[in-house]
Amino acid sequence: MSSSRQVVRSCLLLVLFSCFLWKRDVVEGSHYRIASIGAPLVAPANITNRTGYHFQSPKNWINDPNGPMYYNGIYHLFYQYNPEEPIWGNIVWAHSYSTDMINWKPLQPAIYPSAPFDINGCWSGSATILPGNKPVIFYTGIDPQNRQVQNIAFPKNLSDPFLREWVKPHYNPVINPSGDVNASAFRDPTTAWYGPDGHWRTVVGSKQGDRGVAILYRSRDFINWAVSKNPLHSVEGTGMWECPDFFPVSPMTTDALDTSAFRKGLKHVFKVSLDITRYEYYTIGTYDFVNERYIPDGLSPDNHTGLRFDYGNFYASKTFYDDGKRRRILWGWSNESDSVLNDWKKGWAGIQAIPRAVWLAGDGRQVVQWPVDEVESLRHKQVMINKKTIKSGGVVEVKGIETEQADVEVVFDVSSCLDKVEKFDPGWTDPQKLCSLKGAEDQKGAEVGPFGLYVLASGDGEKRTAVFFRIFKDVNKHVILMCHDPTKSSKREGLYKPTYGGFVDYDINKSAGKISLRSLIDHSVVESFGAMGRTCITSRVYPDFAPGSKAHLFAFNNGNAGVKILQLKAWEMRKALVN
Ligand code: DQQ
Repeated sequence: MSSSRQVVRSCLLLVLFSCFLWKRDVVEGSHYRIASIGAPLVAPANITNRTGYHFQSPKNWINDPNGPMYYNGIYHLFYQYNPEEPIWGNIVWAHSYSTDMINWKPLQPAIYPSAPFDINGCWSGSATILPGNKPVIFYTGIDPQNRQVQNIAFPKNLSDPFLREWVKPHYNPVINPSGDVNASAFRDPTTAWYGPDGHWRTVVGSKQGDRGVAILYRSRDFINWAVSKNPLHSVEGTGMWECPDFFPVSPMTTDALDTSAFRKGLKHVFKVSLDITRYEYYTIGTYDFVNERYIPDGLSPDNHTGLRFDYGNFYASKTFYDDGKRRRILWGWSNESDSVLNDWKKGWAGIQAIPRAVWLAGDGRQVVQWPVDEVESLRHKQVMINKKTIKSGGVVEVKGIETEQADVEVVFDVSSCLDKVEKFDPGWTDPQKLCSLKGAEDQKGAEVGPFGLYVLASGDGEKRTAVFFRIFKDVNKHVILMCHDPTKSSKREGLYKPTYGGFVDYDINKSAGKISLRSLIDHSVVESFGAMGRTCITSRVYPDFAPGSKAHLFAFNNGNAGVKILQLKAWEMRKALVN
C-alpha cells in the first residue's frame, strides 16, 4: 500500500475509533455549542428499525431518563438529549409529557446551559416534590472549569399544567465538590427524601480512587446542603457510581412507597450504574437512619456479581413514586448497538425502555418488574395457541398477526421432564457467559431447553433473535438460565450483538413445572420478562429482512425433551404517539 493511502486509511480508522469512544459514552468531556434551544423538535428522520411504541425523540441522540415525575395528573419525562446530532454531546434536558406514560408530547427543553454553573452541560438528575406540591429538579451542571456541581431548578409557573419553563436560582450551585471530592466524578443527584429529623437528604454518585461512593448530603431548606461524615454507601473496586437510586420497599405488600416513607420494618433498594462495566447493580438492605448508612443484606452481593434490574442493554435507570396509581415506576435507557455510521444515517440514537412497575418480591430476595398496564392499551389483534407440545428440534409458528410490533405472553410447561435435566456445574457463576457458551442451538447434553421464542425472525427462521430458558439441576434444586441470543438477528456489518443472560431465582417445582415469558417486540428492541418479571433482559437488534418480507414469530425447542406451550397469547401492537 502506498504511504499516502496508508495515511488516509489510518485517519479513517482514527475517526471511526473516536466515534466509537463517543458512542460508548466513555468520553463525557463536554464542550457546549448549540444553536437550537427552544426550537421545536422536528419530524422523524430515517425510519429504518425505528421503534413504534417505545419512547424516543424525533431525531438526534438521547440517553439517561431524568427527573421522571407525576404532577397534578401528568407524567413528565426529562431526558439527556443532544439537539444537534445523533451522538452524545451538547447535553440538555429535553422534556415530554403524557397522561399514560405510553403516548407522549414534546415540550421545549426544560434545562439547558445558560449560566456559569452549567455552561458546559446539564447532566443527569432527578425530581422531588416539596411540601406545598412544589416540584424541584436537582441536576448536575458542568461549570467553566469542567467541574461537576449540583444545581436546582424550579418551575417558573406552577399553574402551567405542563411546567414548560424552569428557572435556575442565582445561588446555584447548591452543592460543590469540596474537600477531597473528585470534581470530574461527582454527579447525578437522587430524588431527595425527607427524614423524621426535618432534614432533606440526597446522594450524589462519585468515586474515590477505585471505590464507588454515594456521598450523602443533608439540608433543611433544599438550598444549603451539608455533607455527611460518611457516605451512605461505598464499595471498593467498583469505580464511578453513576445515577444512584435509593428507595424504600415494603416486605409486607406490593404497594409502593413514597421515597420519604420511613418506618420500622421497611427495606430499601440501592442501585448504581457502573461506569466501568456499563451495567447496573442493585442490592436490598436496611437504611440505618441514625448512623446515616445503608447496609445491604447478606443475601445480595454488592458488586458486579450482584442483582440487576435488567441483564441486557439497560442503563442509567431511575425510579419515581407515582402517587396517582400508588406504584414505583422504573425508567431505563437502552442505547443503540448499531454502528455509529448507521446512527448518523438514521439520524437518531437511543430509546427508553417501556416504563416498568417495580416492587419487592414476596421472598424479599429481589425486586420484580412488569411493564406498566397502560402499554396494554396498544394491544390490537390477538392470536392464541393452547396446549401444544414442541418436540425436540421443533418450532411452532405464531401466525395471524404482524409481529414486528408485538407483545407475547407464553407459559411453558416442563413438568414431564424435570427429572431429566442436565447437571449444573457450580463453576458456572456468570450467566451471560453461560448463555454465550450454550447458545440457543446447542443440543449437546441439552435436556430441558434451550426453549423459548424466536422473535423478529425471517420466514425461513435463518435470521432471528432467540429468547430462551435452559434448565439445570444443582445438588438439590433446579437452576434456570434465561438468555437473549441475537447473534443471528441480522447479517448487517458493524453491529454489536452480545448474548445476554441472567439466572431466574424461581422454584419451578412449586409452580408444577410452569414458567412464563413475556416479550415486548418493537422493530429494534426486545424486552423480555421471565417468570413474571423476576429476570428481565433488553436487547437492541437490527433485523435486515429482504425487501417486502415481514417479521415472523416462532416458539422453539432445541432440548432433547419435549416442552409444552400451555398457553401463548400474542398481540399486534398499535403505534404509540411518541413525541
Ligand atoms: N450520563 C450523564 C451523566 C451520567 C451518565 C451525561 C450516565 O450525568 O453519569 O449525559 O449515562
